[in-house]
Amino acid sequence: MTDLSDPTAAARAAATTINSAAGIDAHDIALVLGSGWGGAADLLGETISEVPAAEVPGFHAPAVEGHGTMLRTVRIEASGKHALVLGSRTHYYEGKGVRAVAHGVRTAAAAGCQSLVLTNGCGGLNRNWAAGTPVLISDHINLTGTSPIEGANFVDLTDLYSPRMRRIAKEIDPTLDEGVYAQFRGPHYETPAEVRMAGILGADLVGMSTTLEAIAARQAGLELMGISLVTNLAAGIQETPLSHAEVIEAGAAAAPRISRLLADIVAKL
Ligand code: 8IG
Repeated sequence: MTDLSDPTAAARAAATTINSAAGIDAHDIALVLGSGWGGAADLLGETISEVPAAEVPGFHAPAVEGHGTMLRTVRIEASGKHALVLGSRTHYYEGKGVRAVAHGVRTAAAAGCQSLVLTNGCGGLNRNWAAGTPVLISDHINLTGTSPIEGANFVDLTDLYSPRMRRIAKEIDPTLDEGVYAQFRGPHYETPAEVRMAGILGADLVGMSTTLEAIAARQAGLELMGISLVTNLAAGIQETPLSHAEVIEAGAAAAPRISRLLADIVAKL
């Protein structure tokens, strides 16, 4: 039996299931696809295996999409490497705890991945970033008040978002801007005052994911890139109230361009 109370044992069990399904000893790179980024997997290469997340130890049914997340193995056409594509994530606001949030990242490491790309949809503080603008994450501010790490493990987070991977991304698209991502707990959006606070603290992007996964990735030894899709100006920066429907719409409109961008970046990593 899998001991789900031990995070690394749970990740190893999940990784064994995924690697066996794909018929490979190891994956090379993992991608977590957030809001708006779902189309990228198809452009990477050929899907050689797909496992329903519900059949893999430790994974939970997603709260947002409602059904059917798959864990895919894609053979990257350009490099021959194997990508593990996680089609959704568990958010901290779901209340399943930090282990559930970090499980996908730990599974990626246990499956042999050496690098990880975290994607998300978020709000932007910079008025120059219209809805649909992709922004590289340069650093983060974790406002959740928690950590995915248990016990006295004092993990260094300097250069958490790999300068090497960011350089490659900017070679692919020299117009890519960078920003500091602040994770709020959610699931409510921020008040305008909280957005102003985040800006004073140094944030350029506000969202509800990524930082806890990033910390778990560093602990697991993964080289990390983060890229956000600004789907809306943060509350109070835009005049109108935020709507989830608009967020979905902005993501859909930007999908072809950002999917291409992500596939091109991953091909070079
Ligand atoms: I998409 O404006 C998306 N996710 N916290 N704030 C927060 N999360 C978000 C936002 C936003 N937009």
